[in-house]
Amino acid sequence: MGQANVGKSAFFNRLTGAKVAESNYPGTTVDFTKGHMLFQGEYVDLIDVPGTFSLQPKDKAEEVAVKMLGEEKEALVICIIDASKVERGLYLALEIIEKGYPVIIALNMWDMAKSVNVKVDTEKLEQILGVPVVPTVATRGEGFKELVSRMGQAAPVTIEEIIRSVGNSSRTHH
Ligand SMILES: Nc1nc2c(ncn2[C@@H]2O[C@H](COP(=O)(O)OP(=O)(O)OP(=O)(O)O)[C@@H](O)[C@H]2O)c(=O)[nH]1
Ligand SMILES: [Mg+2]
Repeated sequence: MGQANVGKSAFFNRLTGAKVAESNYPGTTVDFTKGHMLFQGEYVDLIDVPGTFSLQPKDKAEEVAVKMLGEEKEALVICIIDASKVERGLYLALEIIEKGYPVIIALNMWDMAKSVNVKVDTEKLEQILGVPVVPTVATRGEGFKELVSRMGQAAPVTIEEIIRSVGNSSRTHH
């Protein structure tokens, strides 16, 4: 799951070996595609969905993504966020966490973020959210080994726990 143009289809292609369309136009994916990926020695379904800003869909494509999430109660969610605009992607990630899904966050476009001098403290973000946070460059496969090996650490977290760790981290870092 993630906003438009963050690299979801690039992830899907790399993880499944499929070839769905990737392009630099938000709204490239308007329907879902199912594929398979190897996870912990087993083939599991991986679903590529359209981009959505939130879980309150604003158009047909967003509706497809939100409906798919609702139907896949057992899903582990890879939340993809543009590393150069983390604050824009966190809203959706928190909404998905709040629904009780185990989430792993990929800070994709790490190369672009670097080139515009945006630095993200992934460890701190991980501490606060309590979910794995992995920097990636989907077009080059960077971070994918770590991503796949840490998917098993994605576990449900409550918003109360996150609020508590925000409090702790602001007390310890001045
Ligand atoms: N520089 C860079 N480009 C990337 C990265 N990941 C994906 N891209 C490119 O970003 C564009 C968008 O990628 P897509 O995979 O189509 O994004 P999407 O999230 O599926 O987009 P929608 O289907 O429109 O929601 C493509 O041109 C990709 O090649 C990355 O880590 N770094
Ligand atoms: Mg896509």
